[in-house]
Amino acid sequence: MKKEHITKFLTSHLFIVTAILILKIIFLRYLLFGEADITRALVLELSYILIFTTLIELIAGKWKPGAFLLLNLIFSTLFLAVVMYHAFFGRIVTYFALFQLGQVGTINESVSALIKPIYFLFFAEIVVLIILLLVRKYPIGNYSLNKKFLVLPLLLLAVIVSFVNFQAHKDEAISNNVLAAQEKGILNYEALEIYLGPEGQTAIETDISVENSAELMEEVRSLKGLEYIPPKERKFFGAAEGRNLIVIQVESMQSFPIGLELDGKEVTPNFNKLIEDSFYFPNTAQQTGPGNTSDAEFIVNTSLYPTAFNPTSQTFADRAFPSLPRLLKGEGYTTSTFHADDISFWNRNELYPALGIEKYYYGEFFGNEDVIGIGPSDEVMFNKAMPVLRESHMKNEPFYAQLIGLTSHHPFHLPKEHQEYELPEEFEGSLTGEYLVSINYMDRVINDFIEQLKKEGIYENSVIAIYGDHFGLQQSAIEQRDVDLVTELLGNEYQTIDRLKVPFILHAPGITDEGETFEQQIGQLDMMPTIANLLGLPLDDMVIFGQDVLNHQETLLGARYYLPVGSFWNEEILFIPEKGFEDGTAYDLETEEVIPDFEQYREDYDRVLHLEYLSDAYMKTLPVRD
Ligand code: GP9
Ligand code: MN
Repeated sequence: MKKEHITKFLTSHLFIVTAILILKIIFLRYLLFGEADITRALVLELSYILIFTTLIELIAGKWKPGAFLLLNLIFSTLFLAVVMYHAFFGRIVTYFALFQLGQVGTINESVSALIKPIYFLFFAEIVVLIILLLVRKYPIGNYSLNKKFLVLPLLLLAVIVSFVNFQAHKDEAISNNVLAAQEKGILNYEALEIYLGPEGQTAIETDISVENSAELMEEVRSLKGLEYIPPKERKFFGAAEGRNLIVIQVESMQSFPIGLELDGKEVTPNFNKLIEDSFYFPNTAQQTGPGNTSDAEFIVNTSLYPTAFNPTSQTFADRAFPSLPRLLKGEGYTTSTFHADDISFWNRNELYPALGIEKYYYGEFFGNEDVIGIGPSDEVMFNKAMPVLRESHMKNEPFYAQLIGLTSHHPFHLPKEHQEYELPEEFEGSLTGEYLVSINYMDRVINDFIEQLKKEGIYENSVIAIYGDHFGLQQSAIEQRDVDLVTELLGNEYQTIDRLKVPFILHAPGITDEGETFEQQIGQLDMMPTIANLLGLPLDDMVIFGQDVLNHQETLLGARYYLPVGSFWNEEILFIPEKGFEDGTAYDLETEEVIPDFEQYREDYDRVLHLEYLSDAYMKTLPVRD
């Protein structure tokens, strides 16, 4: 080949843009996996990029410079989205989750807090190219390369290599989605996800039907090792029958700030007091999926597993769920929910009817006063909810009200005038410090709300449940300084077990007065059956995947979004698979140490996968709403 041909090729769009994109993907793999294996990146990723670049070379004609620039921009934006999503969720975004990124509008403050200057490297050369273009020093020649002997063979080769990669990894199930993308290739992984569809490898064929739900429940109990206890024999069954139910979901509240003191000052003085005459479960597993806050709302009302890879509020929004609101409505309760964000966020305008909640108060209802971060403060939310509750109380109607917090959302920027907690110097300016100040604010406003309930005469005749929706300090999204600070607070290394612990407080005057802290491992799925037991709802005709934890001590709970599919808690361990069971890790719940020999837990691993399968299958059989 003549030298001029080589020069022509090396300065062509095809070569330069392909090279730029492969460099970017190497950089991306480094950011995501800490990997610097260039050969592996070339083997796994290059062919997919080449398909795009050779196709443009073949068909773009005079639009070639613009088309290449556009391709470069699209891929660069996609790579940035992958990095940001990983920082936020600890997962590799899949194409269908990408479509949900419209949701980012509401949490844009959180997202921008995660951008690091180094990410601009994804766009650096595009800026340089534009400048060079402006000063007429554009280095890329607008040649037509030989189609027959160069571009077409390259395209063919790229398609063959991509196909081989695709086939080689098609049936390979890797639980950890980050590892899956690393081993299969990021673009290949996305192609496989498109091929498998939104349900992925868990696509379900089932003979379960709503009619045989009693059999299904029998199977669920047997998988979890639970005995059926008749209502009359259940402890606390109906102890709070007919009372109002007030459920407060606190945004991003983890367990560790509760009871915590910094320089002798309690972070949550009011929760600490409340716990003295409450049933308190500090070891409650976060089981939310990609729908975050809305998944927690879903779980507490249904005791079903949220769907694995999509927000349940999107996937099953058209159904009518057997739920706590529906049950209570049957008992003559009014049911309502309060949340100061826009109703369209997380598709709640569909989720609430799916859950059978009658009245929802959102957005405009709360006005524009005292906006903090995403919306009006939780102080405003509680104050505006009170007259609604008062009205039911005056009419002597029992009510179920769910109040969904917002103020303690990442990045925890609480305006000065609301900050009461004084941080020790070493916490100042840190995310951990700001988080604790936010939680302290929630502790205060919830206490004010409870005091108000007392004044209104509502308190005595109510059950109050308080819990956190999910973590606030996501290990992968926080800086080393914060990991160190939380580690110092915990007295042990801040790790997954701690990150996924949310508190669950059950307070019922006259019933929980003795106060008890239950150290057993429970999960968010258990909240609904436990509340239902107090209210005297037997749930015998329902399919639930949690259990009443005042009557059952056995534990088998899964999580599959923030942890790889197949992860579970039992009474002793938190298990996290990698590719599968064999290469997974078992953590002792008490010492948090790694247990080297965990073969004895294999059965629980299989069972939890089966439970999640049954939950998905059951949800599919639920009737579509009118
Ligand atoms: C938005 C709020 C926050 O309405 O619930 O959502 P999150 O980001 O925690 O899911
Ligand atoms: Mn949330």
